Amino acid sequence: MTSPITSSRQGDILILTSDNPPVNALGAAVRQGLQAGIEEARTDDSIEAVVIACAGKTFFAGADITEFGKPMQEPSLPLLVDAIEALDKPVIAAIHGTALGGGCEVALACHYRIAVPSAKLGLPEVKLGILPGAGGTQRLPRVAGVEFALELAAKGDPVSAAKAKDAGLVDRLAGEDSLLADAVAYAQEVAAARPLPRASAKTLTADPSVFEAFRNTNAKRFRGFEAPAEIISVIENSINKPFAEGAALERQGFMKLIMSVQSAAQRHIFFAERKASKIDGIAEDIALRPINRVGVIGAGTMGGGISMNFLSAGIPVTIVEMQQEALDRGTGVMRKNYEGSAAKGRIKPEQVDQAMGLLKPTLALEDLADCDLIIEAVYESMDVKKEVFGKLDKIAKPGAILASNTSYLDIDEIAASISRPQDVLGLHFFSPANVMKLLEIVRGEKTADDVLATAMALSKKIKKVAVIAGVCHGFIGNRMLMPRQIEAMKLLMEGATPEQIDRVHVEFGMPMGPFQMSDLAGVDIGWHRDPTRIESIRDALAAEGRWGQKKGAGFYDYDEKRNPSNSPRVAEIIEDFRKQTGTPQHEVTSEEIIERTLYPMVNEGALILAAGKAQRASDIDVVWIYGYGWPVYRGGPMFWADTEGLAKIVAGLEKHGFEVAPLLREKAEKGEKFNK
Ligand code: 3H9
Repeated sequence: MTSPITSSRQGDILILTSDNPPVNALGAAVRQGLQAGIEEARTDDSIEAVVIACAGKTFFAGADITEFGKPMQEPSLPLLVDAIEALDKPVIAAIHGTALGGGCEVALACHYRIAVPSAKLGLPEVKLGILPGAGGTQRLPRVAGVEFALELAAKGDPVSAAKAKDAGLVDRLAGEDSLLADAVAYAQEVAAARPLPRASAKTLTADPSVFEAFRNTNAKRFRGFEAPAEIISVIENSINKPFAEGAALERQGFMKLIMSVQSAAQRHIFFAERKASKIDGIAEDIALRPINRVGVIGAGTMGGGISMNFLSAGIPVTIVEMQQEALDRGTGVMRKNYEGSAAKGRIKPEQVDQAMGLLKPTLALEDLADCDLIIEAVYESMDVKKEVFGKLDKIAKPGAILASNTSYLDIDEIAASISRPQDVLGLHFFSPANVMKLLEIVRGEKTADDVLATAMALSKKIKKVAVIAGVCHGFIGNRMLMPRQIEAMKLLMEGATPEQIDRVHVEFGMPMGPFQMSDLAGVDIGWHRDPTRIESIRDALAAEGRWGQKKGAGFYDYDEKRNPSNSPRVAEIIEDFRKQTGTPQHEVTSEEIIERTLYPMVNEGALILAAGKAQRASDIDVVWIYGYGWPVYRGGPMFWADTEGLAKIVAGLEKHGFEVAPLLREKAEKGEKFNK
């Protein structure tokens, strides 16, 4: 097998170039090639310095994650980086694309780092539930300071080359198109420089209180995760222990985390997210329909949020409303949202006008005639949707994709009502649509392959994580939410409190529990609007105007700043219902709450899978991570069920009288998992 590392010479400079598509991951062959190159430099007296560079779109994007959990082939990455740093000739990292994880650690072991301005550097290991295990936690603080190292390694977000240069992680910026030439020139310049700047040789002093301060400031962000705490503590070693000792402790921490369920869950999600974009039965190179202008019907919260996704990606949007006032209100909210982002520094001030300049507000549906994709976000009623689609059938140009943002309704029924069902699909955005990452792409019975593939490609452009769902009530996410909400209400009737159920969910790692979620979404959603008809606790709350956060009262009471407190009135309403219905009461435990609210979700997931409404179990996990905030360190409901053991889930469901999904039972009996 040919090595992915080529060595070439420019005068007395040795250039080691890695070509290991797609991201130059540091797999065994790359490590072996680099080791051989360093050995060549060590033994060949005619070589004065070494440049390490990468072909393709990026510098090393990290260790090869697919090798984790398999026997390690020599040399290990820690050994390789030590060998690079130990060379007694200057080694220069020439960085373009992304130098991430192990890639950044290779760069840190080099004596000099030069990068193009568009490059990004980072230590994203924390997002895989692990820590930088090739000296990164010890070299980075010595090179760029403790605070910079904590930010980079414990949060995992990469920084630009300019920021890296300010911090000392990059020594010099290269021309965008002249990286190799600039790196070679740099190598010639420093060829004779001695002593070589070795990160590990530096001693570091820092105020020890920064660690505690960092832990406290980020406590909410790190809640439930094991890796950040471990990362902070190994970085702490860089100020009070010699390099070798710190590196050995880093190694121990790495080995501990790589074996953890959390890391397995986070790595599962890394690959699940990428797999989700593959559509069964559709070739990856299928020709896509061009999308140069998008139409959105409805300028309410949903329509406005949906539009912003496209505007932010530079795609013009025509937005339609029925009344001028509603149109003005909707576009006003969009502008305010952009201005808010600019004020927070998330976008540049000029981007507000850039985005809004791409928006064409109108009251005429006919103005959608030149749109390539039209998404309706009108009132959730089959009759209303059919009426809109009927009009679009006449107005839209041939080949335009017609999408509904419905959360529950039957896409096939909508499609069947017009003359071009092949152009129809569901695009289910999650609220707030400009923020939430998830997009369910609903595949109708007749949806054309190129329509689906175009929607999937577009989802990447607008930075969503998309999953293909089949037509069924609530698609993947909301369908699984229903049994959870139903059981939570039953538990209230049997003796639990909203606070107790929500607390168990939050302790599990969810951003909020079922009742906090109801209050946020609106207790009045789906309400029949007749205050005299009180058939459930929800009806009683809605009849009293307790519609949730927006009204300052729902399952909780809220102050002006929307801080919740337990509501004595809600406790009374619940108690009345318990008495009226004569529901037997018992002490509800946390275990019962988990078994009765989360196990049925897994059960529903199994039904969804068996019915082919999700392509794979990992897609369901992606839906729950990105649409509902399921804790990523638990890997999504199906992965979590695998780690709990499917036999345990089945036993729990049976204990509480649920009908077990045949696929779940079958897998439990065979000792199989949903995710292989
Ligand atoms: C580490 O370094 C540990 C060390 O500290 C210690 C070791 C001792 N390995 O994302 P894309 C695949 S941990 C294997 O769609 P993009 C990916 O699955 C690592 N495969 O491209 C996909 O495959 P497929 C720390 C990898 O342009 C294909 O490459 N590093 C790896 O949107 C394209 O990926 C990270 O966590 C990998 N490391 O984004 C960085 N990375 O085509 C992880 C990617 O079959 N990677 N693949 O679906 C990324 O963040 C993005 O891939 C990157 C490119 C930004 C680089």
